[in-house]
Amino acid sequence: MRSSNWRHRFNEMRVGAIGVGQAGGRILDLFVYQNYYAGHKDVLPLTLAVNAAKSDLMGLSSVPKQDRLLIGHTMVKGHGVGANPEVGAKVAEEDSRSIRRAISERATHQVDAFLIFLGLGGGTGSGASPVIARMLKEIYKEPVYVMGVLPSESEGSLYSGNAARSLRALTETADGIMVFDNNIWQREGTAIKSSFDQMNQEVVKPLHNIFAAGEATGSGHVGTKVIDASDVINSIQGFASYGYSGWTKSWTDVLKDTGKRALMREKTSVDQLDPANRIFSLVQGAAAGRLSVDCDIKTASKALVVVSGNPGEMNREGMDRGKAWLEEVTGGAEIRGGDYPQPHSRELVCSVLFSGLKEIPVLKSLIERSQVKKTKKAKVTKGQLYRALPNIKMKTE
Ligand SMILES: Nc1nc2c(ncn2[C@@H]2O[C@H](COP(=O)(O)OP(=O)(O)OP(=O)(O)O)[C@@H](O)[C@H]2O)c(=O)[nH]1
Ligand SMILES: [Mg+2]
Repeated sequence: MRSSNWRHRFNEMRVGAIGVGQAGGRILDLFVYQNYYAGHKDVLPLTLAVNAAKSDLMGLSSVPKQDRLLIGHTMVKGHGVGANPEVGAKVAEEDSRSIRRAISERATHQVDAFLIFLGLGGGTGSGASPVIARMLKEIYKEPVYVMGVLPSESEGSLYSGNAARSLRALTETADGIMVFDNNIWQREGTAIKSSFDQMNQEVVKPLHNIFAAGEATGSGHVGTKVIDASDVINSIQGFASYGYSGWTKSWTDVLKDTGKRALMREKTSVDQLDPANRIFSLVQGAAAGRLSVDCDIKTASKALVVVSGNPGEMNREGMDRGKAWLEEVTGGAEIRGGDYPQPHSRELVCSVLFSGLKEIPVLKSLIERSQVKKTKKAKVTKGQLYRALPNIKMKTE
């Protein structure tokens, strides 16, 4: 007979995480760090940072040294590609054998899905990622997802154009594209580096909860509905946006549960809720708060809700109400959801992801403000860019 632990072990999501370019590498670095921090060992069978800039790779801290791959050494000598995606694509193609080998040498047979992180506005991430996504699709049957960061408007038309063309290329290969918009997450008055660090936390927290929170707990706890890899895979298609909310149980209540007297902390309104209402309000908070990219959730065809945390705080009624509410606010999207029990956690965290989105206003303005270069090789008109984003309502030319 299958024990619940066995089922757990069997179904948990395992991602092959690849970061391309500087932003992609930094986001991967944080993803890996979160994984160590959460004490998970098995859920990331493959991590790989790919870059044409040697200093970016050296600046990483959590991605193991052997998982950092420098490409384009003969062409650009480790100096990056200077926001030129054509060169980014070229170096990835020239070094495609070493990328392929680096991926296949890692435990790809354990991977349920690939997840590529990149900044869309520069050259390496934006040019090399579509090449890597295509390569993965040619070799492996597992889905390939992308998490792309949109440049901020202030970076100008070159970056907007790079991002629009990279998205166009990615729509041809990737199974799903999650978008994070630097414009709405950037903090005013913060130095650029710490602003990136803060934003990267917002990029990673919800995704880590979806893609990497499901390690076997080994404790025999059975969640209300344990989420498995196929729930996640069946929930992501086309363009996606995601949100997050969390609650930490006060030490007062933790001590109360263990029969000890309380150290005091002010109770928050979420503390006062019963477990069903608490889960329900977390789902609402994740979906109705700021999302990774502004979108009209009524145009989503699917949504995924993942709650992870202490099994004692999980609640089926709250989850069912959350799912019913999501179905209502999306106007009838397919809703999947479940939980990842974390027996030693004092937190409850909830991620909601909307996919198959047809209305993401910033993508239209991205194309409008793009610098469209017409070189012989990159003859791309704005009309072609609009048409290449088939899920996005087009402005008639
Ligand atoms: N959210 C976030 N965005 C970043 C970060 N680093 C860079 N960006 C943004 O990502 C985009 C691409 O920049 P890079 O990642 O530096 O570009 P690259 O892929 O390394 O390519 P080249 O530097 O041109 O070789 C730009 O719009 C940056 O503003 C980061 O750590 N976090
Ligand atoms: Mg760079």
